[in-house]
Amino acid sequence: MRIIVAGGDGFCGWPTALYLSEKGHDVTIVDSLVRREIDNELHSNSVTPIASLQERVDKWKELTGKEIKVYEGDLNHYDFLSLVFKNERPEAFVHFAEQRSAPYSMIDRKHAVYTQQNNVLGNLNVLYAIKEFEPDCHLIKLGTMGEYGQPNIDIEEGYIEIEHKGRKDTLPFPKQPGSFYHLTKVHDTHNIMFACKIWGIRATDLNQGIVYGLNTEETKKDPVLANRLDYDGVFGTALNRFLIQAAIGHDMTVYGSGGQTRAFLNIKDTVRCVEIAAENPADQGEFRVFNQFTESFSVQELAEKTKQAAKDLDIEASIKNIENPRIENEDHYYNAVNTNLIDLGLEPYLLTQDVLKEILQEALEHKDRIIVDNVLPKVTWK
Ligand code: NAD
Ligand code: USQ
Repeated sequence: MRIIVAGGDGFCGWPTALYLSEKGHDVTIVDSLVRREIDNELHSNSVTPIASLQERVDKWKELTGKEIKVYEGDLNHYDFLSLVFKNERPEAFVHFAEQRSAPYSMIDRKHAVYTQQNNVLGNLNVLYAIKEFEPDCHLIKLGTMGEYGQPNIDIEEGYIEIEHKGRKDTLPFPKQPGSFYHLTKVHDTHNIMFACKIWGIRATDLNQGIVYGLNTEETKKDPVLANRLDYDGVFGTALNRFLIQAAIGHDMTVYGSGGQTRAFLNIKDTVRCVEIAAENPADQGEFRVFNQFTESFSVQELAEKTKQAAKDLDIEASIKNIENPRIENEDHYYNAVNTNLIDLGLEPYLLTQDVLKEILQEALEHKDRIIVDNVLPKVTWK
């Protein structure tokens, strides 16, 4: 299958591009490399040293004989995007290419506006490009479990049947996102759903939970293929941050009481989920939603698990419940459905102590690269 991976230089996109290429698909990466620029803006870095995108794909070709084409450019430049569509004629367009940090979107007005423009308008351009050049192309869009927020009822996959004043309908599940970033995903969802309805586009929205880990079988083949791993207070995410904090002897930063519960999955499952979506395309005009996660945990629970894994490696890790920089509920009900991907064959890699220890050991290898000043959160929601 001819597949475009937009955002293919990023944390989820790079291992996905390699995995799909390994499986024999004809993969093309589109990326503006803006994430590397944001590292410079934030004076931050990936824990793992990452090669340039060109070096990465060259190494992949050298090792496997498989070519991954690269287009460096921005989805917001429609002429550029049109050219990519005309040249590559994608059968599937995997869309990871957005600003994905909630704290980054909450820094100030400028960063909120950038995030909403980059994400919402970039996605709208993708919808127009599909309509104009490749109407049969399956859009596989990365959404987020955070679109739903934490309602006091079970979270369904995209839709909920509601009975109101004696009448019934199946409607989009209510959205209660927690940052200007998470809001962009809700806006994208609405735009995609509308485009499916009016133009007959086929789309799958992968409402992904928080991804942990860094390596897949493919990224481990050579240091040049290493994936990025974020740890800073802006782009680092809960479990990966705790593992890296444990590796450098920093207190694990649980925000507030730590009762916040979220959905999680291993990066090894991210790549599989995208493959499953690609191999089982949505119908023409269908807007399909999959909740892409394998387990849920509270952040306190994850810190406790990390502490235990560290202990097994003779590392004394400590947990500190620091003032929560976000405005969010720390004590809530959380139960989300995730059967669609499992029904299509996903066999999850669950979070065991061995998995935690493996990631911790990987973080330990590069711990000297960590800029300690970047670890504590500095952005607040207030
Ligand atoms: P990332 O920041 O590591 O990668 C995103 C990539 O997209 C970067 O390489 C960046 O340069 C590129 N990009 C951003 N805007 C672009 C644009 N306008 N044009 C072209 N390229 C652009 O992020 P990630 O962690 O790999 O996340 C990928 C996607 O998955 C995002 O949409 C994110 O919202 C979603 N997601 C991520 C997680 C997670 O835990 N990392 C969880 C749920 C959903
Ligand atoms: N948290 C801590 N300590 C930390 C970091 C985070 O307690 O050091 C808490 C936060 O307060 C929050 C939870 O952990 O309650 C999750 O925060 P996060 O930074 O790990 O994740 P989030 O901001 O939700 O964003 C990440 C990705 C985003 C994706 C989302 C999936 O950056 O792209 O959409 O996870 S989800 O959470 O399902 O919305």
